[in-house]
Amino acid sequence: MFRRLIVPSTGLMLSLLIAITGCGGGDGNQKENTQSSVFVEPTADTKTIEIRTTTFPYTFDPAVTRIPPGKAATLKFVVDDGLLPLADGGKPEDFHTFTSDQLGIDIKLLPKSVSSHTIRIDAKGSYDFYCRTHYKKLGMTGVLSVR
Ligand SMILES: [Cu+2]
Repeated sequence: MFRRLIVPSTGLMLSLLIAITGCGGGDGNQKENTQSSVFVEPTADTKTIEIRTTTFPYTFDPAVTRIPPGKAATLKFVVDDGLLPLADGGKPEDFHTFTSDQLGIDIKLLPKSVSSHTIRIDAKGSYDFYCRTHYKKLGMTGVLSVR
């Protein structure tokens, strides 16, 4: 089990604000992204790690993302694959998610979007994540390695 990060309420509000305003995807449905207590504000030396999605096959690239324990790390999600936005003929189910049941994270990743979310995990370990849309049939999964 990992230890949940305790964030003071003012710090949590600040991190929520940053998590919302820091999203460049223009998605108006960001509330579900910020429920977890692992979200924090970036610090001056916070590193950004890029995660790209692909289609055919459906993957996260890289599949294993490594972040240091106890330090804020910004995950930058780039969705520039075969999925199309609704306005361009895409279907409502044409989106990815970055979902970790262990960490309580569920970030919706819209087609043709770039969004950044800063997290901090104190406990070393390997945390599975997956895309809710393409997990069961298409095996779109990955691992967040904290070490
Ligand atoms: Cu997906």
